[in-house]
Parts: sequence; C-alpha cells; structure tokens
Amino acid sequence: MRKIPVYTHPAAGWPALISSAHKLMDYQTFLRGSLSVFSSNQPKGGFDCPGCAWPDHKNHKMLDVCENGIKVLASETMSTRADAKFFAKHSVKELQGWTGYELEHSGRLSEPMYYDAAHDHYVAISWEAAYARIAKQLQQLNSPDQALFYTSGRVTNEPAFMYQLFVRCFGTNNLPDCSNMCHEPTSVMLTKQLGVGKATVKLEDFEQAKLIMMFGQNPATNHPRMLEMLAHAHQQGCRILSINPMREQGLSKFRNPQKPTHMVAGQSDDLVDDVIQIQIGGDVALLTGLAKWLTKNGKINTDFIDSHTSGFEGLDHWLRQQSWEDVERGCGIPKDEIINIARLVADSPATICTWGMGITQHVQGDDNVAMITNLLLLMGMIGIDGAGASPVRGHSNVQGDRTMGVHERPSQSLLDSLEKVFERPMPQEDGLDVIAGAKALIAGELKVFMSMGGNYSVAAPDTSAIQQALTKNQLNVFVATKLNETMLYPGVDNLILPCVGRTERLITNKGEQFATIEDSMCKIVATQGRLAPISNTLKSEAQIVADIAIHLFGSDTSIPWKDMGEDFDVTRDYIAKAIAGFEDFNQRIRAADRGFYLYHPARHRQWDTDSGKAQFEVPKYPITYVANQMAERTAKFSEDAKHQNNAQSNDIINQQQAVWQLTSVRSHDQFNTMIFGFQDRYRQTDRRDVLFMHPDEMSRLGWDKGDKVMVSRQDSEGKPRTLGPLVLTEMDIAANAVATYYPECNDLIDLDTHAPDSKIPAYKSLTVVLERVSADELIASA
Ligand SMILES: Nc1nc2c(c(=O)[nH]1)N[C@H]1C(S)=C(S)[C@@H](COP(=O)(O)OP(=O)(O)OC[C@H]3O[C@@H](n4cnc5c(=O)[nH]c(N)nc54)[C@H](O)[C@@H]3O)O[C@H]1N2
Ligand SMILES: Nc1nc2c(c(=O)[nH]1)N[C@H]1C(S)=C(S)[C@@H](COP(=O)(O)OP(=O)(O)OC[C@H]3O[C@@H](n4cnc5c(=O)[nH]c(N)nc54)[C@H](O)[C@@H]3O)O[C@H]1N2
Ligand SMILES: [Mo]
Repeated sequence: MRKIPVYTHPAAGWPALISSAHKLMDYQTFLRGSLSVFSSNQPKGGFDCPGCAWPDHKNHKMLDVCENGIKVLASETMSTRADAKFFAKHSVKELQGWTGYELEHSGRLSEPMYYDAAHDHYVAISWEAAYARIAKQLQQLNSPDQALFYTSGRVTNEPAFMYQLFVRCFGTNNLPDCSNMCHEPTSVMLTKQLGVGKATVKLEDFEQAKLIMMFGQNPATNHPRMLEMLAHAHQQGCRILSINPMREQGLSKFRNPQKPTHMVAGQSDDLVDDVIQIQIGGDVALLTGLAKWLTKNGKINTDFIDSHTSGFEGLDHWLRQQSWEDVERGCGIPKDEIINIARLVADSPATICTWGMGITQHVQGDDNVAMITNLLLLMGMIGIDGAGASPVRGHSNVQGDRTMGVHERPSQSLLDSLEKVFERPMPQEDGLDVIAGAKALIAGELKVFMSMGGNYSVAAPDTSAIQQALTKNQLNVFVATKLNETMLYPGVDNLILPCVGRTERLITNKGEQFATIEDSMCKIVATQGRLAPISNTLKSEAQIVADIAIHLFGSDTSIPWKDMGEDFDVTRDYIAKAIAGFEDFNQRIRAADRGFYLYHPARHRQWDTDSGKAQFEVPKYPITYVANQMAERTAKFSEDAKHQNNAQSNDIINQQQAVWQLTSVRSHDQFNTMIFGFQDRYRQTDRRDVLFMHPDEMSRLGWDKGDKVMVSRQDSEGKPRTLGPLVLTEMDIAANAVATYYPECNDLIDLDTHAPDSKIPAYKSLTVVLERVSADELIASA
C-alpha cells in the first residue's frame, strides 16, 4: 500500500490565521478588513459574518470569526474598485477570458453600469436611467412569467421580503434561489416528515450530545466555527463519526484560536473518532443497514414511534426486503462494521445527525435526508435535549430568504397572508426553480433575468448553455457586490447595480439601519455594518428593490416602497404581519440578547405534517442506485471498447477500471464561485485543476500522481461532456471515487440529472470515465 500524504497539523490554529492574514494583504484590505473582523458576530451590535450560516457562539467576549469568515470579509472589504475606469480598460470579450480568481480580484463594483453593445464595454449609467430601462423592459413582457428572479443566500431578511413582494406584485412566482442547489432536499423532506424544513437542534444541544454523526460535511473548510463545538462535545465524552468518502484531514485535530494554551503552547483537541469511508452516493444503503439492524434487534424507541409517528409499518416492511448484500454493495462498508455503528446508535441516549452537501447533492438526495430523519425517528431523537436533526446551511441567510417568502413553490398560507396584508391578489401558480428556470432560458421562453446576488450560470449545471441563453435575453440585471461570469453574457439591456455589503454602514434619509438574518438553527439576529461603503454611489439592496418597484408600479402607491427601502422598521412591521413567527418583530429583535429563536413545533414534538404525526418515508430509488449506474456504465464501456479495438480483451478493460464516481468539493480558498486563491492546505494542493484519487487506485491502473487525466460522461441525453485535463492528486478517498473542485466542473453536469422532488442537481455523484492523456496528446491538442 502506498502512503498517502497527510496534513499533520491540527485544523484552524496559526496556519489558518496566517492564511487569513495573507488574504487580507492580498486584497489590500488589511486595515479596512481587520476593522471589520473585530465587529463580526459580536454580542452587542456589529454584523453577522457573511461567511456561513453556523450560529454565533455567545460565550465569546472578543472574536467569533474563522479563516473562512476572514477571507469572505477580505473579499468584501477590498479597497480596489471595479468602476467605470476598470470597465473602460477591459472589454466584455476580454473579461470572458478571465478566470474566476481574476474576476473576483477585480475589485468592488462601485457604480451602476450599462452594457454598450457597440463598443463591447460596460459603461457608467445613472441610477434613474437604469431603473427606467428595467421598468420599460418589464412592462413590455407579454406575461410576468417571462422573467426569472434569482436570489443568493447573502441577502438579509428585510430586502429579501421586499424582493419577493415586488416579484409577486409584478405577477410571478419565478423566484429560484441558491437553495435549489444546496439544502433543497432538506427543506422538502424535513417539511414532509417533521412539519418544518429546518434544523431541530440548537447550539446548546451539541453540549449534551453523546453521539454526533456527521454526514457529507467538511466543517474544517466550510464551517470552521463548528469545529469548536465538536471539540467541546468530544471533550465531554461525545463520540463523533464522519461519514464521508474522503478522510478530510482538517477533521482529525483542532487548534482553537480562542484558547491561549492552543495558540501559544501548541496543544490541540481531537475531533472525529472514526471516519466511515463510504462509497459516493452510499449513504442511503448505510442508513438502511443501520435501520435494519436496529429494528430487527428491538433497539428502537417503540414508545416514541407509537405515540408520535406514522408510516412505521411501511418502512419496516421495506427494510426487511433489503438484503445485506445490497446494503454492502450500495455503501461499500462490510456488514460487521455497519453493525458496530448500529450498536453505537443503539447505546446513545442523545444523538445528533448533522449533514451537508455530501448528502443533498445526489439523485438520491431526497432519499438520503429521508433516511437520516427515519433513523432519528426510530430512536426517538427529535424533541429531546442533546439530540436531533442538524442540517448545516451554507450562505449566511439562505434559510432566512426562504422564510421571507423567496420561494418558487410558496405555501398557500404565505400567499393568503400576503394577499390579506397587502390587499391584492398574489400569483397562485408555482414558479420556476433553478433547473426549470435554466431550461426555460435555454429554450428561449424567458426574456428577463434578474439576480439578487449570486453567480447563477456558474453555480448551476450546464454553465455554458445558460451563458449563451443569457445573450438572447431582452434584459439582464445583477444586484451585486463583485463582478462575476454571469454578468459577462449580455443580451439587449444589461445592468450591473452595485450594492452596499454586509460589513458596510447603511445610512438612509431615515438614519442608520440595521438588518436581520436567520442562522442555521432558526435564530433571528440583527446585523449592522461598521465600515463606510466603498463608494457613495452604492445603494442598499432594499433601496434598489424599492426604486425598481416605484418605477414599475408608478401610480400604485398603496405599498409604501420608499418608506420600506429607507426605514427597515417599516419593513419589519410588515414582516411581523405577513410571516408566521415574526409577531412583534421590532420589539423582539431589540429586546433580546442578539436575537430570538423562531418557534419550531418539532422541537416540542408537535408535528405540523399532513398526518399530524412525524412521518417515516420509504426511499424512492434502489439502495444500489449508484452501484447499478457504475455497473451499467462499465458494461457499456467494455462493449464500446471491444467494438473499437477487437484485440483489447475484457480483462485489460476491467483492469483499467475506467468507470468512476465523481464528486465535487470546496476549498478554504473559495466561497462558492468566488475564488480567493488556489491553496487547499488540508488537501495539500496549491492548484484547482486536480483530480483526487486514492494512491492505491493509481497503482492499480499503473498511473501516477501528476499524470494528466480527461474526465468524461454521457449526460442524460447520451451526449458526451468532458472536463480536463486534470492533474492526478493523491487523496485518502474511497475506492471507485474521485473528486474535483466546484465550480470548474459544472459543464459536466446536465440539467436532467437531479433528485425527483427537490430537483437538486447531482453535483456530488456523476458516473464518469477517466482517460489518461499522454504528453504527446497534450502537445498535439495545444
Ligand atoms: N470556505 C468555504 N466555506 C463555505 C463555502 C465555500 O465555498 N467555501 N460554501 C458555503 C455553502 S453555500 C455551503 S452549502 C456549505 C457547504 O459545506 P459542505 O457541505 O461541507 O460542502 P462540500 O465541500 O461541498 O462537501 C462536503 C463533503 O461531502 C463529501 N461527500 C461527497 N460525496 C459524498 C457522499 O456521497 N456521501 C457523503 N456522506 N459525503 C460525500 C465530500 O467529501 C465533502 O467532504 O459551505 C459554506 N461555507
Ligand atoms: N458542482 C457543484 N456545484 C454547486 C455546488 C457544489 O457543491 N458542487 N454547490 C451549490 C451550492 S451549495 C450553492 S449555495 C450554489 C451557490 O450559488 P450562488 O449563491 O449563486 O453563488 P456565489 O458564488 O455564492 O455568489 C457569489 C456572488 O454573489 C454576489 N454577492 C456577494 N455578496 C453579496 C451581497 O452581499 N449582496 C449581493 N446582492 N450580492 C452579493 C457577488 O457578486 C458574488 O460574485 O452553488 C451550487 N453549485
Ligand atoms: Mo450552499
């Protein structure tokens, strides 16, 4: 067996701080950025860190921030500007050739820009003229459904509420959200099973948990502040398992920036007890094995099941039908090992299951969430201290945006409530989500695309097709802080509207405003920037929505858009009336110690579901779904290869093991499509065009690290898609599994490979064929 290079340092600690400080320098924002770091996630005042949705740790007196947060802050607080001078220097065609890293470092957007097609440059435009163009194009549509209004999860509650209201008053529910690509399976399945599509745990529960099962999540990189909670739980005797095809090195040890003994004396805390290195897409099978053993051996909580749940018989019947052979084939973990884990589950009086994108972004993403929830219900682990469901959200307000009504499939109660409060009909038909929206764009059915933050074309599957489709539109509008690729495929009218960032002060005619967000555990907290905005020309997102609404709706003044844009108390009063759980919003957000929790019925064992009980769900796909895909593709591959070259025997083809499951991951030098740098300390690489593979697998193929490999797959229409060449890089990752970085791989993914209900794209499990490229071929293709 070859030795895998291992990152031997604890996660966080000095390397993280040094890397963060470098990033502040890199962005030439040391002073502005450092000042902002000191006012993030503070008990009184300050702003909520835009880095991720993990809740604040209230016991911190000084700093509750991490490497991830500092880098996101550096990106936002950079003093370089992508202004009219910048755009005069670089044509759109030239910018299309820039990398994500270069675009991200071009500076803060600082004045409204309009695309001048004759010269292929963005040029400055006044706010008034920009609004007039937007209103004119929207008024010209045959139907409001010809426009798509995307949102990314940075947007705070007040502007998000105004935005969805504006879109619905315009007449459509076309409100796709980054959630469609992120935790949608969580929202869909938890709503069905528990009545609320959100975490049932609070931060305090991590202090009392006895077992934490972390499915498909890499907090060292993506939620570093969660490490402290895990280390603390571990010290209290809690066992922590990571269920992941990758042995994520950042999860073995943790050096806590809050502890002098760690930073000065070099101590560290242990984190994860064990890594269950499953096959990509193997979670349903593993969870089936666990549930099967627990029910068969009478280790489940029958009192809870009898009094609180519905659907147990159906699940039990289905579990009996699943064979252990299929369980093992589906997850790649031997039965004995599964039983050992099941024993830990049986013995734990308080179990938390956390999960991230490794669970949701699959064709079986909905099944994955259903099976985690089933496991918690079997054990009665909802509604008691130290236990529950903990989906860990990504964007800092992705959860809040949905609560505020940014939803393409709004609930009837939301629509009824909006109709009552605003005394007008709301559109009743479901709108387009990210996938349906992209398809409609590509089919030429839409004429307008507007985005409230985000980088739609790059984050979604089929990036190039979406970008080409945008060039056919009548109008594209981007409310944003930073330049990105989606803005570079202009149609007839294209506008970039620069907005105030989370770190910046928001001063209007009505004085200084604060906004609010909802964290991953349903807590509403206030957020208020401290820095002067990068330019006097910026407007807040709320003001931009208000101004567009005023220009569009003109004589209809029955909604006080101007007041809402300038005075967030007015908006909050409307939220209090229209959105359940926000009664007395203005008083509660001011009275409480940094916020309040939304009422979550499942935390109290009240079930707001169709049956009035917590609901067991049977998976839709076979537990061997991914294994079957691999087998089918391998058979087809061998068949094709035989046709191509009769001399080549099946043996050679099998030995090459050319068919793999590909997953995509993030590094600590990016925030989604915003590429801060090329380093991934924990995974020991300083480039992004890599393909991670286990060194034993490389040996088996006769390949070596550094070799160049092409990745290809047939999409759901049988069309070939390719990526590469990528550089083979060693990683402790399951056999048959390879990984690369998101978002560079998104053209490999088509719009039809997704989960059935939530429609989440299968970003984390693609069946691919690998081919090593020789140096000669590389030279020939250059
Ligand atoms: N630094 C940084 N922080 C971020 C972000 C960022 O881009 N950079 N993005 C933010 C956002 S929007 C989000 S949603 C979160 C995402 O946070 P995470 O959910 O942690 O994100 P990923 O890195 O996409 O994937 C997580 C893990 O899933 C594992 N995995 C892959 N396939 C499977 C599988 O089939 N089963 C299992 N069990 N595991 C699998 C991968 O090996 C990886 O460790 O992070 C947020 N925080
Ligand atoms: N292959 C693959 N694809 C994926 C994923 C994956 O794991 N693998 N993950 C998916 C996930 S989890 C997500 S959440 C999506 C992310 O999809 P998005 O949310 O669309 O993407 P981001 O890169 O977060 O958006 C970055 C842009 O947001 C704008 N922005 C930043 N801050 C602000 C602000 O305060 N206000 C406004 N108005 N704009 C701002 C900037 O212009 C910046 O360029 O990608 C998805 N795509
Ligand atoms: Mo996300």
